[in-house]
Amino acid sequence: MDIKELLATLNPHQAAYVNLDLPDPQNGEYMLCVFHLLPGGKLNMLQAACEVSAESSTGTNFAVKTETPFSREMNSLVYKVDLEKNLVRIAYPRRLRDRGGNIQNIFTYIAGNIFWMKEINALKLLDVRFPPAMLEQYDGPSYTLDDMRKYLNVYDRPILWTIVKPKMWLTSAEYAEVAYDFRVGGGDFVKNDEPQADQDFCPYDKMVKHVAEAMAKAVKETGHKKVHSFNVSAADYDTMIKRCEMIRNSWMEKWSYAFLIDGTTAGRMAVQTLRRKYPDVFIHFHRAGHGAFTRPENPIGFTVLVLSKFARLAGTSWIHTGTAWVGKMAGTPDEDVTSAHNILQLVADGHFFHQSRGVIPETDDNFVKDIQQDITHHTVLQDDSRRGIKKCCPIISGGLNPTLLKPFIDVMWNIDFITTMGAGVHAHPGGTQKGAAALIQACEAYKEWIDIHEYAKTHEELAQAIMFFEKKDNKPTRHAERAESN
Ligand code: CAP
Ligand code: MG
Ligand code: MG
Repeated sequence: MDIKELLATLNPHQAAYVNLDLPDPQNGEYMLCVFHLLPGGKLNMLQAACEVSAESSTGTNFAVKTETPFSREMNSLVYKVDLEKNLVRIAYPRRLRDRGGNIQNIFTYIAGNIFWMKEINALKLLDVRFPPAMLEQYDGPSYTLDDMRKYLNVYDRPILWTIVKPKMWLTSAEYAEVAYDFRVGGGDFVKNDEPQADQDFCPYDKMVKHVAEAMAKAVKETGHKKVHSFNVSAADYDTMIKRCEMIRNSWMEKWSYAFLIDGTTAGRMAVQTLRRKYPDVFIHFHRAGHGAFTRPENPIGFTVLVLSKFARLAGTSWIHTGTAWVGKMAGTPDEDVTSAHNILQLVADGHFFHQSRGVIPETDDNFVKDIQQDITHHTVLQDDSRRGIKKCCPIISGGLNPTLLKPFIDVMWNIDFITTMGAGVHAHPGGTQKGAAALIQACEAYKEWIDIHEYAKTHEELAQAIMFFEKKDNKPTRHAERAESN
């Protein structure tokens, strides 16, 4: 059946949630969504699309007698269907959402009941477009990559982090020691891992104290600023705030710490609470658990791009966006790099939408030029005030090591990201400090356009990293062959 025949199959209830002649979906009145949809049960594509539209806005599975002319105005509308690719576009009146910029509320609409409906066999939210009037309701990041670069005085390379490993079971003193080793080895930043909390073998208050002391020591010895991202996720709001206050009341200076929140398991409300309560702290969104929704092979869920766009709206300074298959986690270049660019740039193309974060006056030639500069990353727009929503920095993490840094930069086509390496540093044969040194050397090689195997001839820590990580991956490398032939 073609779309006209499908339209004729709709019952009055379904017909109230479709308008294939919607004059201008991008007129600023709608939040637009694109879903991949496979109908389930006995419904055809358009019937299923309308049922999804109803359930994700004002409706349920029958037309109800209590509807009013106004409530009908707030119906979301299926405005385009691609029968070949099973793609459905739905326009959501922007007044549907909770006023004041609530991410949790939107997810409950467009990633809520609809995933559980019998009428679908597959439903994946692929991309979202926010109208400018909606963007204004959202906090967006307060502190960004620009502030981090300024604080660390690092401009010509990615920001280099580690995660202390083993993930757990280190005492607070041992934990702080590993963090110290990375910092004196040259690393900028250390993050708690996603499960770090208040465990009996590493009490929270002791962890904060030991980390702060070790960080101060590293700053003194290296003469460089250092930062720590503390996981403040907790069972309840009060405990989360208590952890934040413990960190703030330590003597660590502003910008030397970030609050990490497990945004998938602790929830969007926790993310927005931190952003609103602590506008003077970097907010770090760890996305552990997102794979249940975002894995490309999952037929039901949403994409990394959708999660990342919302994280920026919620005001996180940085979120993990994936290693584009270079590291250990799933994720494709298209998915991960599209997400990274979408949260970093003023305007960016998603999978289906061109999204700008500011109202860009068409006549403002300078602004248009700035956008080109921003996109080509010659000058990352310093003047964030021209962004409706400030930039959010991609974190590239998951199985990376110094030998994979350049391969990732080549996929990302810029250095405007944070890279966190856990095993990539602590599995180095020489230990953490040398692991950090190898990472710095990999950056130096990149800046000087020298292949790391060449650079390793005069940099022992990098040579050891290549030997270990490339052999470990069973990738025959010139270096390993040379070592074997010696
Ligand atoms: C990385 C990591 C990160 C994952 C998150 C881990 O450790 O600390 O949590 O990378 O994945 O626990 O695996 P390694 P993503 O560097 O030792 O792999 O960044 O894709 O959300
Ligand atoms: Mg981790
Ligand atoms: Mg990593």
